[in-house]
Amino acid sequence: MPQNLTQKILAAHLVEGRLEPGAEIAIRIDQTLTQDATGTMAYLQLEAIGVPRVRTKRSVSYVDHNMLQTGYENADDHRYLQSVAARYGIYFSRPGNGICHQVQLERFSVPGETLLGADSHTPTSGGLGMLAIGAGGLDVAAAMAGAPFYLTMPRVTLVRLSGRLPEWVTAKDVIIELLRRLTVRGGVGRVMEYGGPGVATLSVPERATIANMGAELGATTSIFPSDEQTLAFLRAQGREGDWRPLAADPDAGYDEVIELDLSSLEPLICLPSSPDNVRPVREVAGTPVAQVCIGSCTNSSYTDLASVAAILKGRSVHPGVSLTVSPGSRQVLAAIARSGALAELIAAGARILEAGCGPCIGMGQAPATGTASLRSFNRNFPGRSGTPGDQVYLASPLVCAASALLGVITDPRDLGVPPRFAEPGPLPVEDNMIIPPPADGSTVEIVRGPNIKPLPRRGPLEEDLEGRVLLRVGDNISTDQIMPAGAKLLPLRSNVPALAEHVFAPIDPSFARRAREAGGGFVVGGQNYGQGSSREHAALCPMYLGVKAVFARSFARIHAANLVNFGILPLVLGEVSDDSLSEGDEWRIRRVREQLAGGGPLRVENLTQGTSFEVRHSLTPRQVQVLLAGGLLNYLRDA
Ligand code: MIC
Ligand code: SF4
Repeated sequence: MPQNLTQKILAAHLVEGRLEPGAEIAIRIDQTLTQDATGTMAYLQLEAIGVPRVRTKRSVSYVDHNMLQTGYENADDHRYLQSVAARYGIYFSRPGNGICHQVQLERFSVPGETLLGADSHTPTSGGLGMLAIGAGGLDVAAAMAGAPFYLTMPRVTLVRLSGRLPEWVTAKDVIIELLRRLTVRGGVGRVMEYGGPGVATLSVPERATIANMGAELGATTSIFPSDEQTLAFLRAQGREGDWRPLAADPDAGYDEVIELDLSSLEPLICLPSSPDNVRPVREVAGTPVAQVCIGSCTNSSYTDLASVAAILKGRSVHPGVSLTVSPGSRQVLAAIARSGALAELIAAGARILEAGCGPCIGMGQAPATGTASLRSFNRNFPGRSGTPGDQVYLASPLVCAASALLGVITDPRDLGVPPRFAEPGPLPVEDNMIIPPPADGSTVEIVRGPNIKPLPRRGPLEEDLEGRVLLRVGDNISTDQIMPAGAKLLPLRSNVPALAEHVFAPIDPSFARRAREAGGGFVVGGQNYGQGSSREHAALCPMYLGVKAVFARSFARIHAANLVNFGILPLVLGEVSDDSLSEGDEWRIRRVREQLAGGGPLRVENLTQGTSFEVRHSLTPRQVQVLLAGGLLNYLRDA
């Protein structure tokens, strides 16, 4: 049977199950990554699981999100992470070394291997032919402990690329075009596998941009073949030995095929406040912008920043615009320093930030009230920038650079001659900011500052669930709305009691208080509930507040798995009418353990209205057992 690339890698890593769409499979994980915002929790969980040393081929812990040190909290977290890494056999990428996905691509990713990362943009390494999946921290901790990763076998969509990108059009426009066509729900339950003659025209960093933002489609992951471009990238990293050619078999089958002619694309832009709110740039050209931010794991390669510098060269940023540039890695920063691009950016008036996530996660640079911010990033969910009511647009670095010069959203084709810039020459490959673990870490002392609070746990699932509908929300609610991040809250990621006070704060600041007073309850959502980030705090903190079940029309993949991991039931509303779903109503699910184990629909009584209705679930037998135990940690302990 001819196989596509996704099937080949899954088959080579399969531990349980059959490769049939919709079935639960378990795969062996070769590599893991964490970052500081998810990592503290993941390592507290690894400690709780209790293995002496990680059992993966390679695990890396990055510090890239919580970089501002306005108090002791983030610095405490960094010290904890560094000591845990040494203790358990994990590589530690120090603050300043770059964004996890960029550094992983440069230094560690291997074609044909599997990567599980505690960050939703882990699929970036799919640009290098790796099967790279984002997950909650607890799933990553379990993988570090040697457990396989369980997922629903996705459908595989072939995106067949033909033609070649026109001048001024970039890889970012390819993925924005797919978001235009498919929306933020279009990739759910799917792997986007790229193929066709257009693939060979794209470099690995360009492929990484596309694979990265496949997360915004809701896809399980995205993957490109490993070919001559991959070899060239690895050779420049001094890692030629990690290369091997990989592609789908010539007659491989796919569940769907999407045709995309690169030559037909034009510069595109995502309008506030969703990555699928897409227009051609020319339609919104002239809109004033007060801030332009270039960087993030989507667009901060050498080529991205060098092309921006080439556009800005000899000119000045518009007086009404604050332009920030954050390099994706220290290697990229060193390369633009060496080529002279950095000097051009500085001369034009760019504000150079350290290599890290920075404004993408609201770690500084919140935009001014009522102004538009244009970013080369991947997400513009409401309030994510740190400013309530923000107006964030997303586009390619070329659109960003042109707009920074003119002070209004600008179609870069209006600038005339496309940017030309020098290749960096031999890359400054230097791993002195990556600390390898000692051969024996058993005597390393783990440093726990006051910001490291113990893990909250819950007991097994109760016999009956009863409580109020604490909150009812609409479609596409992102984890940025459930559990916001940003400079003020990220320092609390290892302190669940303090962080839980901010659950749903952007939607209803009284939520945490009401949940506490009621002793917990239920949440009702719409379609695609929990899209976006992999942060398990969006499940863990509601669990801490006593939320027992979330009812929604549909769930985003990672968030649904996180809810199960923390013992919250993700229940699907199906055709239940909106009238039965009023906030404040008292609901009850009797004999919930028995109903859940039975596999069929569950009956919910609306005690306030004196009615009842049925809800479904799409939980696997293993997930049911996890829920009965009260979450994955209890389940692993009891196993
Ligand atoms: C994000 O882009 O939202 C983050 C911050 O990288 C998250 C992880 C987190 O919340 O810590 C992600 O995408 O998973
Ligand atoms: Fe960091 Fe932004 Fe990428 Fe998340 S999306 S990993 S915050 S750069």
